[in-house]
Amino acid sequence: MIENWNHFLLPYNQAVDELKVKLRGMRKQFQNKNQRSPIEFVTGRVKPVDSIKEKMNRRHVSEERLEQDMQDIAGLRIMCQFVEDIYQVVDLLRKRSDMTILEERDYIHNEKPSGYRSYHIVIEYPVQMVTGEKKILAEVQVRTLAMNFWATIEHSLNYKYQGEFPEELSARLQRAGEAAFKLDTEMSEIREEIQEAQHLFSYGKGSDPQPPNKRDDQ
Ligand code: 0O2
Ligand code: 0O2
Repeated sequence: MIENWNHFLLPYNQAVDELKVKLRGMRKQFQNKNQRSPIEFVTGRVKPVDSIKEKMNRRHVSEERLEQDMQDIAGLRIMCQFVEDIYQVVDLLRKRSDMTILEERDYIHNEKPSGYRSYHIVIEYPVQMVTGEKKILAEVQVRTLAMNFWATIEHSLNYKYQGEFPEELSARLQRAGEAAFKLDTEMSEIREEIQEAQHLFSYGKGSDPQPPNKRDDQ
């Protein structure tokens, strides 16, 4: 019986805080080199205790198996502009020595029946506690802004319908998911044009010490 949830969740809180700093740091490092970052923004959360208990009931996960069987108690989300950025971010994560990737799930090209798209990575992450090292699992969801828009809307509708969507709404959500993916595909088609414009824009704002055509990374 977990008597003190705050105590149980302490390493998870620590992990989410550290990972947010590290992932946001990746964005800063690109910006610092005047390169476009594949990461737009990063959020993170520790699953609320009520949601953990609800998922334990739904999935028949015992307290003894909780640490191994619930992979998203610590959850990070990385938002990207383009689908290509997602795979670049995943490659960067694969190369890191401060985390171990245990599982990857590509729900971008294998979308869920709901219409959900994202790239999920389950990592093992070591947290340094005063009592010693504790390895915890965390789920990193990497998605485009359009995928995030769809998932956020669908998630809030889920609260209302408890997952039991009327058929018409479910069909509309699936169509909206396809439309969001079409938007991502169209944006990818004109990606170079957009990126050039974004670079000119950031140069205009004075964040780039050299005009784009004089940069040595081009
Ligand atoms: P809601 O309404 O339930 O979505 P800071 O680090 O100080 O800038 P802070 O307050 O720690 O910011 O929050 P952050 O990192 O911006 O993001 C918190 C939000 O991230 C949560 O919102 C979640 O919506 C979202 N989130 C991030 N990763 C995950 C994940 O893996 N799973 C889920 N379900 N949500 C995630 P709230 O506050 O819980 O509100
Ligand atoms: P939260 O905290 O409310 O986000 P399963 O739960 O069976 O789908 P599994 O193996 O636990 O699968 O992991 P999966 O599917 O890789 O990832 C689960 C998480 O992905 C969910 O967390 C959501 O954050 C997100 N997700 C998966 N499917 C959908 C979907 O259809 N719509 C939306 N909006 N999000 C989805 P939880 O557990 O729901 O918790």
